[in-house]
Amino acid sequence: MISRIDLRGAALPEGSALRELLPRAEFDVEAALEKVRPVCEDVRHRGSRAVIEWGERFGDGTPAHLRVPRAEIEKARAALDPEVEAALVESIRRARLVHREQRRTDVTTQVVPGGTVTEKWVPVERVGLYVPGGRSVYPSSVVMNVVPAQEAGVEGIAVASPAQPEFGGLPHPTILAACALLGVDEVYAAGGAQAVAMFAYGTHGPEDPEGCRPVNLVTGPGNIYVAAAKRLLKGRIGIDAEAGPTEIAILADASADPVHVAADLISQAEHDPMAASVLVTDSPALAEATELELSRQVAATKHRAERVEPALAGRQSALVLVNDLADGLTVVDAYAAEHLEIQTADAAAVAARVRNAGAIFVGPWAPVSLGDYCAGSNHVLPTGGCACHSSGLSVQSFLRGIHIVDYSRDALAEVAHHVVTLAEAEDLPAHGAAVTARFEGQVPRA
Ligand code: HSO
Ligand code: ZN
Repeated sequence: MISRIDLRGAALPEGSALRELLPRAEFDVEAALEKVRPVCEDVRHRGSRAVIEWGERFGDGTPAHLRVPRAEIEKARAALDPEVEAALVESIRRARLVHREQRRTDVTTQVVPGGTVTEKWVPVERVGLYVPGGRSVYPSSVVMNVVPAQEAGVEGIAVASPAQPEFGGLPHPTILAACALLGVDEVYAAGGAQAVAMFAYGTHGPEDPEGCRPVNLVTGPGNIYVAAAKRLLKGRIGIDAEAGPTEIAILADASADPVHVAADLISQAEHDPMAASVLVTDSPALAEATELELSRQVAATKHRAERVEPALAGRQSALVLVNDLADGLTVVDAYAAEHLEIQTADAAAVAARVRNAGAIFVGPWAPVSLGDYCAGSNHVLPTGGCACHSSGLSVQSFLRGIHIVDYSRDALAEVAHHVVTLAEAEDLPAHGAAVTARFEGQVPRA
C-alpha cells in the first residue's frame, strides 16, 4: 500500500539528488495560471457580478448575498453545537496566547550620537482571508488566519468562503460561526480565483456599495486555482506562502509506537489524495510494524477510499529506511516537511538538530492533529519544501517593519564624505549633491 525507499548502505547523496529520492506530490501552479487569468481580468472589469457568475460556472452555489448579512453570521453562531463552540473557543484562546507574544517591539538603535534608526512595526491596513469550502470546511483555519491578523492589530479583516448550495447560498455555517466567535463580521460568499481577484481589485463602488473594498494582503489555503490567483496577483497584493497538499514526515527510532506512527500518517493523508505521509526510520522493525498497523487502521478509517488510500499509495508517500538517526536528520532536512514529528528516544535533543520544517512536534504526546487545532501553534505552514526558506503564518506575516531614520546636522556631517564617495563610486553624483547642498556645496570636514 505504501512504498519503501531504502537509503541504507551507501553514503546519502547530497542536496537536490537526495530530494529527488524523496518524491512529492505534483502541484503545478504554473499550469493553472492561464486558467485563472481571464477570471481575474473579468473580476477587475465587471466586479461583483463577475465574482458571482464565475462561482456559478465553477459549481459553487448562487450566493444568497455576496456580502453575508450580519444577522446570518449571528444565526450560525446561535445554531453552533455547544461542544464545537467550546472547542473553538479553547483553540482561539490558546492561539491568542502564543500569537500575542509574537508581537515585535519597535527598536531604536543609536548609530552615532544624534543619529538613530528605529524599526517600527506597523500592521497592514486590510487583509482578505480565504477559507476553502467543499471537501475541506475547516473552521480551525479561520482561527489560524484571523488570530494572528488580530494580534498584529490589523483593522480591516474580510473573510471569503464559497457559497454552498446546500446552505442556501451562504458559506458553510461553521465557517460563519467561527467568524462570529472571532468578532469578524465582514464575510463574502465567494470562492476560488474570483474571490482572490475580488480581494485584490475590490468591487466596491457607487453602483456596488455592498462590494468588497480592496485589501493589501491575502492569506489562507485553497485549491490550485486559489494558489494560481495569489501568484498572479502578487505584487498588487501581498500573499502568504503558497499552500499545497498537506505533508507529514515522522522521524522515528525503535522506541516509537507503531500504533501512533500509523495513526499520525493516516491523520494527514485524510486531507487529500495528494497528501504526503512519510516515515523516516533507522528501525526496519518499526517500518514493518507500521506497515501492518497502517493496513489495520486504514481499513477502519472513514475517508479510506477517496483520500487515505490514494494518498498513502501515491508516489508522494513512503517508508524511508536510513542507517541511523544522523542520516534520518539529513533526510528530513532535505525534505523540509510542512509537519515533522520526532518520535525517538530523547526527542527534544533530536528536534533541536532539525533545520528545515514548517513545525516540529516533539515526542509521543504531540501529534500533528494537536497542532491542527489546539496546541496554540499555527497550522498554516509552508508545504512543498518551502519550509527551507519560509515560515508558517504568524503575527509577523501581518506586519511591516518601517525604518525611521533620524539624523542631526552633526551626525550627517560626520558621515557625509562616505556618502559622497559611495555616490561617486556608483556614478550617481546627484546623490552626493543631496548631502553637500546642506553644507553650502562642500563636503563637511569630519
Ligand atoms: N493539517 C492541515 C490543517 C488542518 N487540519 C485543518 C485539520 N483541519 C494543514 O496544516
Ligand atoms: Zn490536518
